[in-house]
Amino acid sequence: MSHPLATLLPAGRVLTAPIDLAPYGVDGTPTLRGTAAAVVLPESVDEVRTVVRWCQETGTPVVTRGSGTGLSGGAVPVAAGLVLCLARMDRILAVDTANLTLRAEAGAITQQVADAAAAAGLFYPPDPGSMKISTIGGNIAENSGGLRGLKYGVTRDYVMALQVVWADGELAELGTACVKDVAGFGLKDLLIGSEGCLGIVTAATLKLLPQPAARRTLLALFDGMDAAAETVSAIIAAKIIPCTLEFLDRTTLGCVEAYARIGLPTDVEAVLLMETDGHPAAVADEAAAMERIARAQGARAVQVAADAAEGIRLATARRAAFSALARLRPTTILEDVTVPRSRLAEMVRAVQAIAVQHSVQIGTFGHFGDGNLHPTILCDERDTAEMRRVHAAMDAIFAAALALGGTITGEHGVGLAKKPYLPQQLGPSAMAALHRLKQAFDPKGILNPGKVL
Ligand code: LAC
Ligand code: ZN
Repeated sequence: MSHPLATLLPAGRVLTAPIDLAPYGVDGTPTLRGTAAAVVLPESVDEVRTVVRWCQETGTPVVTRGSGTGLSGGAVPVAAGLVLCLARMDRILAVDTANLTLRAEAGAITQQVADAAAAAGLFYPPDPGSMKISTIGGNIAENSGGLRGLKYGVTRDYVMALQVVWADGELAELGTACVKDVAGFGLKDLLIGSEGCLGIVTAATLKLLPQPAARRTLLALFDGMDAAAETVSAIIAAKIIPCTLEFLDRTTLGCVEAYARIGLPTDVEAVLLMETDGHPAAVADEAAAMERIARAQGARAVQVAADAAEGIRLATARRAAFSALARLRPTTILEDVTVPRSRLAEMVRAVQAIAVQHSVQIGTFGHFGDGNLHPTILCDERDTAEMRRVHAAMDAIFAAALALGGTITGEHGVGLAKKPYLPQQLGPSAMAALHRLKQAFDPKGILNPGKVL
């Protein structure tokens, strides 16, 4: 029997065969699986509105997704709802070199956005690890970070305007291409990071920057994680803001090297990947200062990338860290706790102690310059005894981050995976405010139900 939506949309938009639905029951988050009642692949905003209106009339839950690279289960259907996949709405609509903006549909791949900007001599800085696959709409829904957050911020900092379909199917444009715009409450900012729970983003106007004139990438090698963490704190305390200060521990390094084979050292405890960009003179100064600081903190060696191509190879290998680690054990549980940068070394030590205490294997990498760690628990979800230890370790990691004034998620969102921990961070009054907002935007509760709250 064909799905009722099939009669409202052009042919080929609705999937209902179990074999077609299977991939849409998961996203990039391990251990979380759901079942989509049907998948709709709209090709225009009018088709999205048709779908959402039908969901509103029939009270059907709708889970919006892009490529499904999310790491908090935000795109996993929980209530046997409809999955609305925006992957076919993937056009770059305009690059405006007079205003330094780019307009794209929500399903555009992040890398294509960056490439379209670069083709015009411009720069879209947010670069989530998954950028070769992830969609810009997914990045906006999760307010994704990336490797350049330290200097350039996160997705939110580059969103100027959003086209949104509300829960009743009505359409709105939030924001403008103006550098300054304070008209009304900050609805655009509320939608960024709202994980598909308040409205459906169908297109966005993004802010671009001029391409930095120069870049330099350095690798500092350490015999201990502490020294690497202290180096990050010392660089920031020296008032240097490089674009990237990424960390990889020995486990992660081994996996990344086995995967990318670019000659990363595998006999050290920790590596910092440091990149500075901007005016050539400033880049030379900052690179020299970072090298000095790393050596003063006990770096065994500091290597400078020979040229831009090598710098890109190093960053690309780093972006593969999650996939590379996933090859070690059947289940890879990756967290993104974040602490104020001055507490970084304490958090690193806490994670190490927790791994020992609960006898779980944890590889750690992450955006140390942002205080954002990816402690990655390598385990096997079929082993119930091991999974009990894993969950105890996760509880301890979140508690440690909160005790240091940190957050349970710096860039992957709450979704399903972090939902049980959110009240610990926000407290009852802020949670109640979130519930009131949800009620106001989605009174019937059809938009990504069961997520965040
Ligand atoms: C990264 C993702 C996992 O940093 O956030 O690669
Ligand atoms: Zn990350």
